[in-house]
Amino acid sequence: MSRNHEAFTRAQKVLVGGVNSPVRAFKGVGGEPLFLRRGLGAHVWDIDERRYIDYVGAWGPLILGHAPPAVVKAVQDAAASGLAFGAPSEAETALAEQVCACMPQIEQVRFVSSGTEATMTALRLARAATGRDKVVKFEGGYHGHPDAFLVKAGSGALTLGVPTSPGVPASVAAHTLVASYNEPASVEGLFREQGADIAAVIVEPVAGNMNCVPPAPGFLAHLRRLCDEHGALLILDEVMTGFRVARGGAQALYGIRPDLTTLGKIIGGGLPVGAVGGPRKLMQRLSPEGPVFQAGTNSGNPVAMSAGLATLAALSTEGFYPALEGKVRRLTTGLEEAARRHRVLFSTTAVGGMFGLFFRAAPISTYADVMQSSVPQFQAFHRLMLDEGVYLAPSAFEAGFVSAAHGEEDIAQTLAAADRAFARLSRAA
Ligand code: HOZ
Repeated sequence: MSRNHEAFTRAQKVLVGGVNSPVRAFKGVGGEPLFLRRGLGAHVWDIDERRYIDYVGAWGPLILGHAPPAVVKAVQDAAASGLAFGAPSEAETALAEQVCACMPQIEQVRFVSSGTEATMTALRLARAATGRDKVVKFEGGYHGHPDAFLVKAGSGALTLGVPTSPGVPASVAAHTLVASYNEPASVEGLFREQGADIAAVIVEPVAGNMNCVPPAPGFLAHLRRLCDEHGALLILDEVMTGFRVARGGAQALYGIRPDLTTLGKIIGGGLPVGAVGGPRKLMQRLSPEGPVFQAGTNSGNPVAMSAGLATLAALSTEGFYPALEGKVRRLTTGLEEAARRHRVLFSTTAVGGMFGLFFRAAPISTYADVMQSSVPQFQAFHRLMLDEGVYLAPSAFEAGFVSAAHGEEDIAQTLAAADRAFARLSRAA
């Protein structure tokens, strides 16, 4: 019996499903989740000492790879001076300054401990600022697990087939309006009928929780216009895309002005951090300046702030993003070539440091397109790649991530593994 199997059996007795977050349970691909012992650079090792090239990267934030020395040193130094204060520290201000400098639409920041807290706070703020209750989200869009967003949600909710969660009161869900990503007419329709009640539109500018789907040209600008016309706020959920697709996030890449931005653990170097940010006049509604309540003992935790500062410093290196993007392109074009060689219907998407894999022909633009991609084929591919030592996200509905630590050798090994995997898929068809 493998150590991994023993570890999973033991975990299942005391942890729900043996895990602490559902997608990692491998239910989306079958088999048992990998129990990881360590990570370094582009690689992780499981507890049976098998090495994998990692394209999960803690679900995105590890843009520098695992355990980058500068970030580890910053964490060690900060930890040696205190693990938590629940009081202001200068690192919080320094990190907020960095965020504001990179994202000019953000004048003030509130740090929280997760993306979920960030989106929950952003929505509360938007409702308070507009005096309206309704929020528009997109089918397959995932914004963490606040009640308001667990309606036709992506990520684990989609993977496990429960996109609308039991436990969310109907009266809460009634305030959540669902539109179709990359289909502006669906948003126009909602505004036409209920525009006076809509507080905000929340969108992942690159959908990253229904696989990886870039915005159609003009789609985000259209959302901006609709929000302006109807007095609603535009919340860009950049938990995944912030500092990942560009230093200034998707808002810089696509030239979109959000009212509020939510950010996630990348600004904590992978540690539990989130943030909501926006113009001062909006942010000042938050307590203690304004009446919109929000609080958290570990908000602005000094260790996490230091990890974030070290991470953001590395991202300002000249040529960082073009190099990252180049690696992603070599990976995705190589995968497409390999699939074509073996006549497997397959396509990819890529934006900055993130990518998507689809077992169907391009183009991929909508949730319906994503749902037409073959899940059984993805599952078989995932298993074959895992056997080859390549760790892809264990769900057909998650994005993949490349880090600065991935070398040409990693990409070449991945492509060679994929060539063999596609050959097997093609023989099995
Ligand atoms: N929500 C994450 C994927 N978008 C998965 C989190 C996890 O299982 O760790």
